[in-house]
Amino acid sequence: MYDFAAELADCALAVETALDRHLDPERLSGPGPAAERVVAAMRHGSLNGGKRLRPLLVRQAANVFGVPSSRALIAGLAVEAVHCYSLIHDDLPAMDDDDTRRGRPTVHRAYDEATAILAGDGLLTHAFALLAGEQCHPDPTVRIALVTELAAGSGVGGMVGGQMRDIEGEAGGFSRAEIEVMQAMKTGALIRASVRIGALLGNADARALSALTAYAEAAGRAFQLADDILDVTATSETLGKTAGKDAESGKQTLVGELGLEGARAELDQIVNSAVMALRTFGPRADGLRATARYFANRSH
Ligand code: GRG
Repeated sequence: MYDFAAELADCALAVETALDRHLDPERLSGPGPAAERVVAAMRHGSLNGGKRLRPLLVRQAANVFGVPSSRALIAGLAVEAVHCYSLIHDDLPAMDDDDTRRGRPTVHRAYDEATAILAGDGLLTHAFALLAGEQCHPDPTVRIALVTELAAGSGVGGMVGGQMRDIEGEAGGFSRAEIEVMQAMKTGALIRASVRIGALLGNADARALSALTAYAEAAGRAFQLADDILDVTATSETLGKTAGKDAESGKQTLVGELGLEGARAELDQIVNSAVMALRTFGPRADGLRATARYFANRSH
């Protein structure tokens, strides 16, 4: 019987241990020695916290094809490094200007702004080195596909572009479709890349990749819609602010378009479509099914 809580905890521990080993000045040295201050800031922004959901998706998608867990872990670290970089930069004064993250001071608070920018850059760059290494996959063609996938998910057609659209939309006036595109890029694209990277590690054929992509897109929508609902319930229950607006930033969310009940009904439908997309896969995809449900029901 599949145990989601056990897998989530096991994955988080594996990611924490491996990141700790990889983010080491010795291992990160290039033509010159790694600068210790920036490595310390990279560690601050990526260790000791985080649910490690994206590495979990890499591992679960890879598991559909029986990929060795050591390969899925390296690829998962790469995606997590990009995620942590995005959080470090998102917290900067020029973006959300947050003082805490995962219950600790944000990187620019613990160090300084310039160091936080460089720590994000360091994590982003290292992500691609992880995917390019033989430990990730012996076949260079697969490694190129992984690098291409992560670049697409995290770049201007994905997460970076979504963040740009989000900033542009802060003045208001986005339609529902525009909010959906922004969210699919800002948070959905990295979730999509995580699942597809797991599938690429397993040499998925075109049909399997397309089914897993449909799953990932639905799971990403569920993740973001649950996030929007949590924002509003936290807002109305604890702060008494306007429904449909992000508690602190005033950003537009889908709850503002659909209402709370409408958003909850939509969330149920999205999870069903995520699970439906996996119908040809059998028990090896139980982890992915459980993660889609977890995304919808999470409380933080
Ligand atoms: C700065 C290029 C750039 C992008 C930032 C992802 C992102 C784009 C910003 C994060 C802002 C935010 C809080 C979005 C809501 C969804 C989200 C990504 C939440 C955090 O992800 P979790 O729940 O966090 O996986 P942990 O801490 O568990 O890793």
